[in-house]
Amino acid sequence: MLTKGSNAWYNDLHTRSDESMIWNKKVECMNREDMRAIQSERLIQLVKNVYNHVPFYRKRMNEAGVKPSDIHSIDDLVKLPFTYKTDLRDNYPFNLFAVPMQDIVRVHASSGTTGKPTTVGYTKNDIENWREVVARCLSMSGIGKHDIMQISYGYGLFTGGLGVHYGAETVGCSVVPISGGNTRRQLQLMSDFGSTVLACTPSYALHLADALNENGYSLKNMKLKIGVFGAEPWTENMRVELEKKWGIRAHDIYGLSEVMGPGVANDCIYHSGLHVHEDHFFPEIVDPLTKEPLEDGNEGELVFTTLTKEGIPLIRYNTRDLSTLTHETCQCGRTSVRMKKITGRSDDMLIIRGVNLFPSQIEHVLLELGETSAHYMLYVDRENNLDTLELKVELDESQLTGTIRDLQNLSRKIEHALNSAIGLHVKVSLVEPKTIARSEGKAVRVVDNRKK
Ligand code: DLL
Repeated sequence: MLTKGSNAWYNDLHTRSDESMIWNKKVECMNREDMRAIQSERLIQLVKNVYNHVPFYRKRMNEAGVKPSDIHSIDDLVKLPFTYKTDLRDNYPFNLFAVPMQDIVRVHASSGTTGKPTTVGYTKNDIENWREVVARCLSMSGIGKHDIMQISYGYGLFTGGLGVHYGAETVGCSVVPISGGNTRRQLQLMSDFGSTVLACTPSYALHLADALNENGYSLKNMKLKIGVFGAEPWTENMRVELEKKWGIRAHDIYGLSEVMGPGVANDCIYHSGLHVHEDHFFPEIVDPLTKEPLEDGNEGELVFTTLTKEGIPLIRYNTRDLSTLTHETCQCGRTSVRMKKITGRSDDMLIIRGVNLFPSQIEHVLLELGETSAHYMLYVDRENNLDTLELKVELDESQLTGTIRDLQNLSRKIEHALNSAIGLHVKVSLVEPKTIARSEGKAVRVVDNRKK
């Protein structure tokens, strides 16, 4: 990770007062009691609204034996039933909308790997609130009107491009809406325009960094100083890797289309968790099995209630993302609840011979060793009723000159490190650079052949 003194811009950011990076001080630094009062007031309105306008919620609440009059404060949230992705699918395309279609000004959809997409709708106010929360995220990343921001998230039905775009314009950046893909052009414009901020998935940021040399560029041609990375899980080790490769400070932006899109939470310069914009999105952590709420510090599924959304308000939406919460005030002065970097999704967890495994654990080990590239693909299979794991890892260009024995030793070293970290035998195959498929959006890192 970059340290003070190693880079001029980094010093500059750290000498600017933290206050200058707080977009909405009144809300982001509000005392906890006042925040709870706002949340309570908003929840009461929300519950009345969905009960009266969304037949799905009226039915769910009736089944659970809870009426809007039972909700007196945010503490009563636990009385309400959860909402799941399947509920959005079952109500495809617009049946969860709480306003008539003439009040919806934008629709986004997530493609989904199976079945129907999930659709979300935004009113004018929703778009304004989205703009506001993304502006808060970008400000806490140290981004402002002096920045040129290259947005390489996809524009279109995916919320990444347009979601970040509005917030970036709001904080006054010069926005380059290049969208995803076309690596060569990304690098050319980054160099020609002097982009200072790159917004894309962390896996695409890694791919772009690796593509610098072969496209005739080096860091010297670039003015990049900040990364706004999200839309997929990435480890702290990946942050270090990206900061080193690009000479930047890398921030984590979190969100999901059902709840809003990018901008639900973001980490500040202290990188000690992501500040949740809890006046709009109330978070809870629940036990993945029992669905009972968990105290701060315990890992579980992240659940959000949208406190201000008009188009498609959601009550206790279970994201399946795994995290923990803390309500301690951050060094930056913000009092907002923070969520820990997402470790994975409960439905992405692989169970291999009874052992729970998240792809992020593999990434952690590979980057900790630091002897290969960070590009990998995990193949899960079943032979004679036993689960098997094979990990293909790309070598760095520099390692191609080694002897076969060196490579065998390296494979064994990785197998050993994985075994100690996850308690499973993984067959490691080292493959040539650039042979594992790259993604311009969310990376696919697991092929589970047991499901075929
Ligand atoms: O990925 C929204 C987004 C766009 C967020 C750009 C950040 C930047 P969906 O396509 O609906 O929306 O996917 C949401 O992606 O439930 C998480 O599993 C994952 N995800 C999003 N951001 C992060 C992150 C967008 N920072 C799903 N860290 C979520 C880990 C993330 N996982």
